[in-house]
Amino acid sequence: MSNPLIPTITAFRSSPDRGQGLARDMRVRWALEEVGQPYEVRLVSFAEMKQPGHLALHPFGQIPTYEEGGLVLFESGAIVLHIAQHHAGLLPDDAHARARAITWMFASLNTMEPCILDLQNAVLLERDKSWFAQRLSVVHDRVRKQMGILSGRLGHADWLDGAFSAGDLMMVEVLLRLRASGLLDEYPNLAAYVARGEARPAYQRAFAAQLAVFTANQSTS
Ligand code: GTB
Repeated sequence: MSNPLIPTITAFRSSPDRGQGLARDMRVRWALEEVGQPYEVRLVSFAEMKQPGHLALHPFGQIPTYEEGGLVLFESGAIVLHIAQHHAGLLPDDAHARARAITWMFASLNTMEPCILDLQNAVLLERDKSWFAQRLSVVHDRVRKQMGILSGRLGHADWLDGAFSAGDLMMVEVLLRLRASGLLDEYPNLAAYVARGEARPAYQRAFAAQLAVFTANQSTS
C-alpha cells in the first residue's frame, strides 16, 4: 500500500535504454531529487501501459505518470512544472525570472525536443531506407540550427537565465538525448552545460535510482 503523502511515479520495468537514463521518468526523478521530495516508483511493462488501469492515469499509455494524493498527472513537462511550483529550488521567486524559467521549459520541449526526436526516430526507424543519408543530413541540419542558436544564447554562462532552474533541468534532459549522435560535441559550451547538469548531486541520485531498476531487472531475468 503506497503512502498517499509520497508521490508515486511510473517508469519502465525494463527500459529499452538499458539504464542510460534516457527515458522520461529520469527528468521527473531529477526534479524530485532537486527539491528533496522522496518518491515511490511503480514499474510497468509495455503491456501493462496499455491496460485500463494505466490508461486511467495516462490516456496515451506511456510513462511517466505522477500520483500525489488525489492528483494524477501525465506529460513529463507538466509533472516537472507541478513539482517546481510546489517546492522551493527549481523556480526563482521573482515573478519575471520565474516566467522566463518556465519559458525555457517550453523551449526545451517545443523548440528543441521535436527536431531531436526526429533525429532519433530517423536513426531508429529509417536506417535501412535508400534515402536515409539524405534524410539524415536534413535532420542533422535542423538540429544544428537550433543548437547553434541555443549555444549563442548560453554563451559562457553556466545556466540559461541566472541560477539553475527547471528550465535548465528540462533543457539538459533534452540535449542529453543527442549525445550518441555526436552533435552535442560540436557545441562545446552546450556539451559543458549538459555535463554541469549531470554533475549535480540530484541528477546523480536520480540516475543511480533508474540504473538500479535496470540492474535488478538483469539479475532476475
Ligand atoms: N510527451 C510525453 C512526456 O513528455 O511525458 C512522452 C512520453 C513518452 O514518450 N514516454 C515513452 C513511453 O512510455 C517513454 S520515454 N513509451 C512507450 C510507449 O509509447 O508505448 C521515451 C523513450 C523511450 C526509450 C528511450 N530509449 O530507449 O533510449 C528513450 C526515451
